[in-house]
Amino acid sequence: MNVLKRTRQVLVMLCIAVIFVSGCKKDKVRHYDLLPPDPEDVTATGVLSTNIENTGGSNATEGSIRVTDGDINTKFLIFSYDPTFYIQLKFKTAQHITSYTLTSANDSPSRDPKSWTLSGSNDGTAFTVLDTRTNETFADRETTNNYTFTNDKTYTYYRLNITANGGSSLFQLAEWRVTNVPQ
Ligand SMILES: [Ca+2]
Repeated sequence: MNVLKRTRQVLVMLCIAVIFVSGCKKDKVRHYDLLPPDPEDVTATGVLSTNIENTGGSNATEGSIRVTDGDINTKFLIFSYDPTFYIQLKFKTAQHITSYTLTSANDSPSRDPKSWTLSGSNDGTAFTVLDTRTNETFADRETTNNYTFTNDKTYTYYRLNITANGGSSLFQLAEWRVTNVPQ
């Protein structure tokens, strides 16, 4: 009788031990929610070009490089604006741009961009218009406006064509920056 009781006790202890050990061995499954990738200002990774340059050249005090130098106190200025004027960024890898900013320069609102299109291309020749703006204004000098648009494609070229300015024969812009949203 004692042996039977002892055996039962041992079996119960064994069962408890097995349950305990098996419970401890269970791998903890952790679930992580995937966060959407952060939008990134990729302006600096693009190669800037334009079809109308400052008379002093791209590196001049008001040359084209000033429009993507990250400094709103510097500007790109041209003396002979016409509606074919554009600035363009070419990227090594295709970018998914869905927003951009324009910053007005320090003076003369009549030289500001007023109407424009933003287009994308993968060969530098055939462009698709992604965003069109008309009669835009800047609330103040050295003021940044943000523009967002719907775009489900990636492009290696992004071209900002200024179709109208504030009426001056000159054009100027402190900064143009584009934001990539990883897909
Ligand atoms: Ca600048």
